[in-house]
Amino acid sequence: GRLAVIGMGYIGLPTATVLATRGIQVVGVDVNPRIVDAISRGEAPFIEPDLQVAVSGAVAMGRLSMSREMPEADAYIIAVPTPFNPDHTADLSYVQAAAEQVAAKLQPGNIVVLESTSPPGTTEKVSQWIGAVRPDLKMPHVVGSNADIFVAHCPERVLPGRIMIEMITNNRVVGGLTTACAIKAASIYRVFSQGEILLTDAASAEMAKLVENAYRDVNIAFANELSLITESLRLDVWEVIKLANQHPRVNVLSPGPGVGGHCIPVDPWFIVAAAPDLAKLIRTAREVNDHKPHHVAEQVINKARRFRSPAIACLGLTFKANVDDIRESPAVEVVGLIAGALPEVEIMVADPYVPELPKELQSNANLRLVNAGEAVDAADIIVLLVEHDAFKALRHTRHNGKVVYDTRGAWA
Ligand code: SAJ
Repeated sequence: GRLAVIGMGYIGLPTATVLATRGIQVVGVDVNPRIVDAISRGEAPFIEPDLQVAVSGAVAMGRLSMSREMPEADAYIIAVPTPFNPDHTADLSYVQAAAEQVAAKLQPGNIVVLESTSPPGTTEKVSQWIGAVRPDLKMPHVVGSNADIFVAHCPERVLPGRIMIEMITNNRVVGGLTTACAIKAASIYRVFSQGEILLTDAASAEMAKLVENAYRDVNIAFANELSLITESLRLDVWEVIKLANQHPRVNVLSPGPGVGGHCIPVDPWFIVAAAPDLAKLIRTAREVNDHKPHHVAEQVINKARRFRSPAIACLGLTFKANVDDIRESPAVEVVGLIAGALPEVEIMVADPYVPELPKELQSNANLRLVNAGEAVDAADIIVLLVEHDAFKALRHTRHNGKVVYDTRGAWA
């Protein structure tokens, strides 16, 4: 059968590519003509280990093609973004638009799988949105096991930087609006997954995914709160965590300049929105992590005030090490806060994965993108914001009288 993947981003493209590589005829759908053109030429539009070779192979074999229009297919996987609104509720407009476009093409027996991380109840809404466009179809949210369209949720859980490996090896949760929906969806993932495929209902699958990322957020918040406490006590947080982690049942994560990426800073809010009076710890963790970039910027600004005309080097802009993704990056936020507070100070920024200053920083006239070696040589104050492998080699520079603020413990 033919399969369409809607949304050629960090999840949709690798999923489409892996399916195509296993012999499925896959059409990738995206609204962005630049992305469609790049992939059509066999080029991955973002950096992810092993993705480029897989994309060019799948396109060259004729298994993976691109379209800006919704094609006819037997199975549809929706992998579009679910950002949040200013009030922290989910913005489901991309999911709804995708569902409605899919609806126009559906034939009895087809399956629609939602992969986008979504609040509880979204898979059922997908079925409702489809039913509204196609009253002729028997949808599972109305007729249950008598439905002629299958609707399921299979949340992605791959780690950026390891997507192509984890896509194959991770266990998958597949939640159906009915048991038949879950079984049908599982058959798609069996094509390439070597992990276990766990069948459940759609809402439990939705919640399980949110719980995974909220769990990580809460644990990082614990580490970030510790870093503030140890700083006030003049203790080295890395030393304290290293010692505590010697306990067989303790595994404190690493503090950093904040929590970024498109998932962990977003998903816990969907739980908070679903149970605002109960989700106290989850909300506080979000607040602790969101506050961390402000704290880091404030520390740097205070250090800078001790110099007459300091040169500041900020190393790293991406949301984490060894990726080129700057979405929700705490490093970008820190740099913006420092640059805004010290308009007369020259600030050098270096990141081997970022070829030009991000849009949100371009209005700061005191920012300059340079290479890391140059930045470190010229700086009085070095702020390490991302522990890229390329920066670890610059560790020795802390010995020549400069102020070093290592937010990641990369040089600890
Ligand atoms: N971070 C820390 N300290 C740590 C670990 C991470 O400050 O000890 C920071 C990172 O620097 C980054 C942020 O947290 O800014 C998130 O990074 P991450 O590596 O924890 O996670 P992501 O966003 O790359 O991917 C997560 C993963 N979820 C979990 O590990 C539970 C991934 O498996 C999910 O598929 C992904 O979210 C997603 O798309 O939901």
